[in-house]
This record gives sequence, C-alpha cells and structure tokens, in this order.
Amino acid sequence: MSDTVKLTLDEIRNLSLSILTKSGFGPEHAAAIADVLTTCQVDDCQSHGLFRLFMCNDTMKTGKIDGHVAPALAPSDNAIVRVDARGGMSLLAFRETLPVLIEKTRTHGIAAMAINRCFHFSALWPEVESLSSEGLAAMAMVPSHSWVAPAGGTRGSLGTNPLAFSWPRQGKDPFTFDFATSAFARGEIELYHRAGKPLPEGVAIDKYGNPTTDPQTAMEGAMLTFGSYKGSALSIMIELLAGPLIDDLTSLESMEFAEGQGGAPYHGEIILAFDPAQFSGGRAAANDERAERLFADIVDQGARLPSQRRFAARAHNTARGHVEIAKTLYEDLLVLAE
Ligand code: NDP
Ligand code: PYC
Repeated sequence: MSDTVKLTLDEIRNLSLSILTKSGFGPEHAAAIADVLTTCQVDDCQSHGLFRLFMCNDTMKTGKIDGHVAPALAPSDNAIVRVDARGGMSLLAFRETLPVLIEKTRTHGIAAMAINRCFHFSALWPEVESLSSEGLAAMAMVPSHSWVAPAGGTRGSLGTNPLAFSWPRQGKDPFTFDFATSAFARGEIELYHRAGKPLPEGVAIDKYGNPTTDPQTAMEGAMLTFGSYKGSALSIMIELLAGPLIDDLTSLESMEFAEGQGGAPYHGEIILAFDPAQFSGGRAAANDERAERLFADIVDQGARLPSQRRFAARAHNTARGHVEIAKTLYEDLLVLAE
C-alpha cells in the first residue's frame, strides 16, 4: 500500500480552506493563507506547505490572534509602506498592500514595506517572487521565536530568521533564495520529529549546551545558526531590521508574548524592493546581460542555482496535475478538517 496520497491543486486549496475556516479564520484570511500554502505545496516545500496548517490551527487555539481583522495601511508620502496587521496573520496584510509597494518602488526606485503586529508562519519566497514577477528585485526578513543560540552561546536568543531574495530574469524563472539563518528551519526539525529520524550533527544543542541529534531534545534545547558566527550575525541583523527598526518585537519578545502557548510567532516583517530600471541609469538591459553571464557561469560548471529544485517540482506537479504528500500527514490533516 502506498504511503503517499495524491492531491490535485484544487484539493490542496479546498482542504486548506476547510481547515482554516474550521479553525476560526474568516474568508479573507483563509483565502490568503490557503493560496500561499497551495503555492508552497505545488513547489514541494514540505516544511511550509500543508504541514503549516497545524501551526495555523495552534495559533487560533491560543486565543491571541484575530482571524477576521482587516489590516490597516498607514498614510504615507515617502517610500515606506507601513501596514498594521492588527493582530492577524501576516499574509492578508502583505497581499492587500503589495500594489502600494510596487507603485512606490517604481516611483522612488527603492521602497520598503513594514508589516507590524502580525502572526507569521509562512515561507517568504512567494512574497519576494510576487515582486520579481513585476520586474523588481526584492528582499524579505522576519524574526520568529528565540529558539536559536547565537554562535558561542548556549541558549536561544535569536529566531530562525529567514532571509529571502528574488531577482527578476527576462523570460526565465527568477533567481530566488529563501532560507532560515538557523542551520535547520524549525519546521524541518518538526518534520524530522514526525518521521522519527535523527538530525544531522551541527543543527542543535540540548538544554545543557551539548550537541544533540535528537529532534525532541533539540526543540527543548537550542538550535544553531548556519555558518557559525556568520549566520549568527545575519540573524541579529534580521532581528534589528524586522524588529526595533520598524517598532516591533524581537524573537525574544515574541517568545515572551506567546507565554508558552505555542502557535505562530508574533512580530513584524520587512520587505525591501528595488527597481533595476532606476538603479541602472537606463542601462537595465545591459545589466540583465551581465547578471545572466554570472548565472551561466555558475550553471555551466555543474552548480545549481537556488530554487531550481523548486521550479522543477512546480513544473512536474503542474504538468501531472497533482502533488504527493505523506499519507500520515494527510490523515492528521483530515482530523483537523472534521
Ligand atoms: P532550505 O535549506 O530547504 O533551502 C534554502 C534555499 O537554498 C532554497 O532557496 C533552496 O532552493 C536553496 N538550496 C538548497 N540546496 C541548494 C543547493 N545545493 N544549491 C543551491 N541552492 C540550494 O531552507 P530552510 O529549511 O532554511 O527554509 C525553508 C523555508 O522555511 C523557507 O521558505 C523560509 O522562508 C521558511 N521559514 C520561515 C520562517 C518564519 O518565521 N516565517 C522561519 C524559518 C524558515 P530549492 O528550494 O530549489 O532547493
Ligand atoms: O520553520 O523556523 C520555522 C518557522 C518559524 C515560524 C514559521 N516557521
């Protein structure tokens, strides 16, 4: 008997919508979340696809999130778009405000969106790719919960703090990367835990500061940053840019706010967008060629660009009209939908 289940794109979205609605999200929030989960699952992003419905459901159970609230855009005449998620999930705030960010980026050459007071559970690449598909380069960053020890430390101070970047390419998929600044995303450790698999070395320490490969012990101890002090410094930068810079919480403060109840972290998000047409002094086409020469040099030697696996998964799943997910995951999701 197969240990996977086939789901069409409509089935992924409908399953997400029914779980989110049952959990207590209103139609606008449920649609914004279901669309991103479907997008992620089609690209075989297992840690931030359908699996994240558990986190959405857990977040609602805390009673701290508002599943119906409308985000509020602050008036501004400069290049900063400030949107208050007002205690709702981040995705509706991003979706509703994206056109303003695009317009401001085209006007000023560079613009930023600061989302405040949001619960956040999602992958960032769909956000930066919604800007690169408009011909803009973009970066996005968020803190999370203080699960991650700084390099040389023994306890969690930093979040898993993802950094995403997307660069538009003429007639091609964009150059995109999106990864946690921890060696593993929390979601990845959770998947190892579900599968009963040990972690690789170098991902986490126990609560006494000793290395561990046991996912449960890792979640009770602290995660490690990627690349030692380099990932640690990047993670601190993300805390600062997506926290104090935009008047919002750090991962330490998000953890305190949660009061041990679980669910998605609560904090802010920053998204930066750049218009190559304006930065390049009218030489965007020539500079596109220079970027393409770099990509070709990387690929020609057998290295792969980030997101190539994901784009291949998207093409494969779209062509066959379905994705495959673990049967155990599907059965657990059906319980949430009941
Ligand atoms: P991964 O380690 O799975 O992958 C990170 C990136 O590296 C992807 O762009 C991936 O491309 C690329 N990549 C992987 N292997 C290679 C390779 N050999 N050569 C070139 N590029 C490669 O990501 P994480 O597990 O760290 O993060 C997963 C997701 O979790 C992200 O989308 C992130 O936004 C999300 N996240 C969200 C958080 C939040 O608070 N909201 C917190 C932490 C993470 P490809 O996909 O093609 O393999
Ligand atoms: O995987 O680290 C993670 C994560 C944190 C919040 C949402 N995902």
